[in-house]
Amino acid sequence: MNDEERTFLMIKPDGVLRGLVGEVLRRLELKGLKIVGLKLMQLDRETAERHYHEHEGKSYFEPLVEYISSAPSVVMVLEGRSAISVVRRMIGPTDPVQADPGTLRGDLALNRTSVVYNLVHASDSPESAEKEIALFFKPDEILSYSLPASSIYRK
Ligand code: 3AN
Repeated sequence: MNDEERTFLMIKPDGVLRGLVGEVLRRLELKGLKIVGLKLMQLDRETAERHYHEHEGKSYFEPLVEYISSAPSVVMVLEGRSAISVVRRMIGPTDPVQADPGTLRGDLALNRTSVVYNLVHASDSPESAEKEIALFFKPDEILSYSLPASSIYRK
């Protein structure tokens, strides 16, 4: 099958501090996404600024960079068919108020103060997936293996 993609997902500090790492991973695994890279890390300021460089100049840029580097995040690389669009639909829109039940943000995020605290981030295009994976992972931190059940789906 040639629609296999890799995407990048981050459980932001609000997800880690609220103890939602397991719940987010559970949903991604249940969907059949393969975790090929995974680590807990606290972003330094430079990495946070590089990750959000497209938002530079926006009023929320400084609070966003400060927040994302304030506590640990969990970063991962996921693999699967059309993984980029599948994971974007699983997380729901940027503003948790707009996110439908059933999505990660729709079920698990509703911050009263700011859209900044929206639980997760996921790549929105093949270009951003490539850039974000390279920003957070060295090539040898991404592993290659087969899921036992994959032969059932591929036959
Ligand atoms: P997404 O995370 O859904 O890809 P982006 O890339 O538009 O959304 O925004 C990146 C991050 O910037 C969001 N996750 C959110 O934390 C923050 N952000 C975006 N728009 C706003 C806004 N209007 N006010 C506050 N924070 C925002």
